[in-house]
Amino acid sequence: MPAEIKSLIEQIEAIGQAALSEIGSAEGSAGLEELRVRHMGKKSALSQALSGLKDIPGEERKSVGQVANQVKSRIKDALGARLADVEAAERNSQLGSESIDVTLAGRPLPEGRLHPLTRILTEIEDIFIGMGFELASGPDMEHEYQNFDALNIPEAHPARDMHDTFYLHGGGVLRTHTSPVQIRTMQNRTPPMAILAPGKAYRCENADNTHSPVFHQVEGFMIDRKVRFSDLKGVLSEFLRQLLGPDIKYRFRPSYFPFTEPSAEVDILWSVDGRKPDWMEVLGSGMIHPNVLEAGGVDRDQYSGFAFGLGVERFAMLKYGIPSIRLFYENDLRFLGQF
Ligand code: FA5
Repeated sequence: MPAEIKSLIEQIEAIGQAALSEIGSAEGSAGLEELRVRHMGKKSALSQALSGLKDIPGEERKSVGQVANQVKSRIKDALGARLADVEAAERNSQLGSESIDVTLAGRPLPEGRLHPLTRILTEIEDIFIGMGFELASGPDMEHEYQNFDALNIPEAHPARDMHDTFYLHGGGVLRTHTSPVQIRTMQNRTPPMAILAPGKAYRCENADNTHSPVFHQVEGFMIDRKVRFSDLKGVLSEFLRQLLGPDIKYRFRPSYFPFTEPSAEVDILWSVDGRKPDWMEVLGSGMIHPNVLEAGGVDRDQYSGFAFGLGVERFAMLKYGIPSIRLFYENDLRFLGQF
């Protein structure tokens, strides 16, 4: 074999040795990629050493080519093996640094809660449902007839002034109380009936600690043969006992509503924030006026009934010790978070 061919073969093998030793000590997949380009690419030392191969005669070219191919495939295998090792090591160290400690305590998520008015309303409903009442509802936008006339409050009656009414463009009112549901229900059902109708009421009046222009009432009424005032007292007393406990001090106080006769309001003795105890009015009630039974299509000679309308906010204030009705409507999370 001519000396220059021998020397070319030695050169090729030396290039291979150098490449293998670099690959063996390469760190990281990026470094290996750089070596791959350098040793296998078009400008590699090996390619350059082989650039004169085409000028070498047949048999000798074959031997040089064989050696070159062996060297190339050794470099390729070494790159592949080293890359597998390096990638495994990299994955292990990534897993080590990114591992999750499943025993760490979680970050608490803020929890949603029911609004205090929703809570008290559910309690009120549950108590009356437990006594056999059924739920009913009526619209917030009401006809003047249902809100006033059918409830024995004719147009010129001074009692209309007791309600500061929001009148709607094009007729109708925002209902000033939930009592119109009495009329709507009587018109659709036949006695006996015991109905509970929660909903919003609207009055054009200034807000203070116990008044809001929009507030919630629960209307309740029972109609049957021989319903008496003692039934009204019994049902309401039992309701107060269940909602507020046996020690609550309350009184039935004679009152006047055009749609009930006789009528009574209930006051509850309460004190909040160390104030001197005082009576708070919580509901109006009475025996349904025969004119109202008649407007609802109920035979006034056969049937009698009692009705009441209670203020939901007032009961929530009593039960949760809240000094002002305004707090229910300010949506201050420091307040709402306490329930
Ligand atoms: C009425 O609205 C009658 N419809 C109640 C009634 C029904 C009587 C059936 C007889 C038979 P009054 O205006 O008093 O009555 O209101 C009833 C209750 O609603 C009050 O006792 C009070 O608890 C609550 N309330 C009235 N106005 C407001 C207001 N502006 N803000 C908060 N609560 C109110």
